[in-house]
Amino acid sequence: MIIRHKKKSDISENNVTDEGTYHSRRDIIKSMGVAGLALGGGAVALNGLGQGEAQADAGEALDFATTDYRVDEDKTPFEAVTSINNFYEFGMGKDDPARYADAMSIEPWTIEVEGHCDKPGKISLEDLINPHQLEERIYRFRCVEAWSMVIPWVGVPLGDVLKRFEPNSRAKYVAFQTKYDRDEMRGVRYPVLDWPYREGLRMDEAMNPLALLAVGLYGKSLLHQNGAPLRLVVPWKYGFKSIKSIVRIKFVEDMPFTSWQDSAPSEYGFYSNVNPNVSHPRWSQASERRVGEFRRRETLMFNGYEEEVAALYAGMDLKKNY
Ligand SMILES: Nc1nc2c(c(=O)[nH]1)N[C@H]1C(S)=C(S)[C@@H](COP(=O)(O)O)O[C@H]1N2
Ligand SMILES: [Mo]
Repeated sequence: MIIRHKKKSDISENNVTDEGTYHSRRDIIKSMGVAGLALGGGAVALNGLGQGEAQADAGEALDFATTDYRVDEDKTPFEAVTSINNFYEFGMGKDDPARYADAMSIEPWTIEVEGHCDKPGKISLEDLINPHQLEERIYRFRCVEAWSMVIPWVGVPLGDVLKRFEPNSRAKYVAFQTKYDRDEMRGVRYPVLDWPYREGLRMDEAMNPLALLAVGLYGKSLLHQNGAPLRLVVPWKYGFKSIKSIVRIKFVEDMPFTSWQDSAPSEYGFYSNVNPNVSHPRWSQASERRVGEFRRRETLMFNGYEEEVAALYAGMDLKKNY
């Protein structure tokens, strides 16, 4: 319904966190055995997480409806979802976002919507989201680095939001851009990517009911490290498509520039659908490590959302259009 923040004092921890998982960070990390989690290249360093501690419960409770969009698999604990992150604007370490992303100011937050649509304009986060019913969606989340999580997001269907701007027939794609602020984002002084971080979807992908504009997870507003206050979640694509901290949405005619494709076109394609049969040039995508589990799992076609999205790619060569 709305992003109406209850006062923190009104929130009992019982309402808003996944009970069993609310341990101290160190216990969680120990019990999950993720310290040695091997990613494509390096390993996830999980030391020095101390500073994230204070913000772990800083999200504010949201009113949302539950839905049938839920996978019947164990959710990844809140502690892990909020302490093992990729948000390169704050550094390349998995623990950098939890440490440093609080430097990003998020109030007020304005989104600029432009391009091939009849109702372009600047809109506040509240006006963008509040006309919609917030929903909880429990999705698999698969990073291109071959680790995965199960995350209970809170958000609104992307397509419903986009429709309000009345995209016209020239809108073939939609492009998204993350906030860019050199003072607040310590990672952008390194030319890791061509900042600001940009991503995009084909229009029909964006309109698919699975595509979510998230404002929260585990029933609470997003913490900065997860892309506060507004991020995309595209569960059938590799995680880097799920762009964080969105400030700009543009309807365009041609396939838009995307930061990862630009940095390594042979490794990160525009589509980047989760596909066990298409290897990353430097590692296989056939299996993955679910954070918190010891044995690897087989990676599912379209991350398990084949029924919902396969029709989008009918007749396309998924090896060429990776
Ligand atoms: N702006 C921005 N968005 C981003 C990234 C980033 O570095 N910057 N990393 C992406 C990658 S690689 C992943 S796996 C997910 C991680 O989301 P999470 O930290 O909330 O799990 O965010 C994606 N969105
Ligand atoms: Mo990722």
